[in-house]
Amino acid sequence: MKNSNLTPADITDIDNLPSFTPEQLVGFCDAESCFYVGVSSRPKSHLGFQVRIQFIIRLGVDSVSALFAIQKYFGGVGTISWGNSAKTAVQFSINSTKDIRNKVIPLFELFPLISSKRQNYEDFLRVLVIMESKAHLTSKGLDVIRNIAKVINTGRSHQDKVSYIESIANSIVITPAWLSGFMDGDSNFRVFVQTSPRRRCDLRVAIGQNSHDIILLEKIRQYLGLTNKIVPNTNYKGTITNVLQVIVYPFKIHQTKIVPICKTFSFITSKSQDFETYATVIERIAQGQHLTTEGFNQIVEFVLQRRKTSNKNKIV
Ligand SMILES: [Ca+2]
Repeated sequence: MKNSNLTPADITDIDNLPSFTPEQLVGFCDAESCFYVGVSSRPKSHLGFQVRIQFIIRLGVDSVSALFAIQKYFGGVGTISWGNSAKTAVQFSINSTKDIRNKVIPLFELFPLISSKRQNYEDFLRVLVIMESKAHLTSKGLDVIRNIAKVINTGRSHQDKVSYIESIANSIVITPAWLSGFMDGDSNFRVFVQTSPRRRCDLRVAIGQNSHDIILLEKIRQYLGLTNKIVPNTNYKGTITNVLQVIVYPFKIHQTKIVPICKTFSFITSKSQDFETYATVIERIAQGQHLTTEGFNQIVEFVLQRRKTSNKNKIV
């Protein structure tokens, strides 16, 4: 995809970018970022191979303004481009070792990642150090990088990831800012309403993560004061996946934990629209609006209306 870079002129709300705190961004990166290390054959270069590292965040096109906000946070470095040929995804990436060192690393040194992604970050940082010393141009350095590239991200065993997260368990502390950022990436909000055969309104927030991160999910569960168990997610066919979920059902926890946390640290992706619908329904229920037929019908109408108008594409 040539000339696929997006510029501020491509989005409708560049003057109104979402804002966030550094810790919130780290939570978001625990959910949505990727630390890429690649070694590819390049006959013309020294040793015949080229090493490339990249910090990447890929989102649905509806959340493109979040990427511009993140790019701004990192001092305007990196590029934003289409993330796939169907143009349903957008991608922010930084691949200059200098920009990674000066802009990306300080964030994660200040607020370390707390999911098993931190292991990828640590490997990525080792490669960066090797590249900075030019040791990637020696066969010894290249070998070290090759071995890292083999395991980083998807190449590690489940047990390796579990052992890693166990080793950092004591440093995993859930904070509101981190949690809101993480939920912006890896949660979903469901508001289910029906008027017949009986009036029903179910609110559910699910926070999901791969099963190797069960320690993290357990800490989130405790932080929110939930008593229900962490459960495996099932896909649309009803098959159990390797994703585990913390699910919030109790109204009191929606009202006293999720809403205040996610209002204080607003979502930066298009998920903010789902959150607003959910938060408004909670507010109306707290006021007792659902107790009368008329009030309940108004809630249903509001939810259906929101469903129709949300997720507007933000690319011009
Ligand atoms: Ca994720």
